[in-house]
Amino acid sequence: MTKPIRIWGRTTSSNVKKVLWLADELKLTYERIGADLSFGAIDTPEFRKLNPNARVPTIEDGDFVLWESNAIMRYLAMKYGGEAFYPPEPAARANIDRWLDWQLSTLIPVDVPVYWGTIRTPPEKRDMAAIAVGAEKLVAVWAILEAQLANRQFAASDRFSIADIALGVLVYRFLANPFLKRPPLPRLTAWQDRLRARPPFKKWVELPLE
Ligand SMILES: N[C@@H](CCC(=O)N[C@@H](CS)C(=O)NCC(=O)O)C(=O)O
Repeated sequence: MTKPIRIWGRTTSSNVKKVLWLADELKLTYERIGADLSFGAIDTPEFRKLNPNARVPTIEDGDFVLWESNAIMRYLAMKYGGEAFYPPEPAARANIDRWLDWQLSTLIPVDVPVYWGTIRTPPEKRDMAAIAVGAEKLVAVWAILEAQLANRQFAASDRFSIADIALGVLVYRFLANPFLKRPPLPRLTAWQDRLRARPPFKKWVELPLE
């Protein structure tokens, strides 16, 4: 019998949520390790043999070990029947890859300081002036997707894809963050509602921010 895929990572991590969401979309059998681990707890010599960055998510699929959440999503979609979420046609695939790269290179650098500065910093230590500046930058980046959604239902096209997973975990923590000033973003909100209709979004993403 083949061993179930092993997914390392705490469920509070946005990057781990991506992999769990996709694994459920693909109806995979998996074992998750890291339920009780807090931030930094995986930084052990044993875990660093799997992932020298000591970061989650990391997966083991038989003897194959993989880290980087977006690379993991591509792999799982390619290997386990996820063509609908990551189509093989070059232009469709590149379009999805573009948004996956954008998530890591453009969105994450402005999302992390704001999220950590608010939700993961105790009230007496919050620097509200820095958060206001960060929030403006974050709104400007989300406004790019807001504009793109004028002519499509999902992030990359009219079809749900792994780009929606990568961006969906972050739009939730942006729109649900009570400390941020946001202009009305009707298309982002409507897109999030479409994601909300998917059970893994409810299970892994639509939870109290922590
Ligand atoms: N670019 C990496 C980032 C991985 C990352 O920074 N993971 C964070 C959680 S979101 C982490 O492992 N932090 C240390 C910890 O949780 O112990 C990815 O997309 O997988």
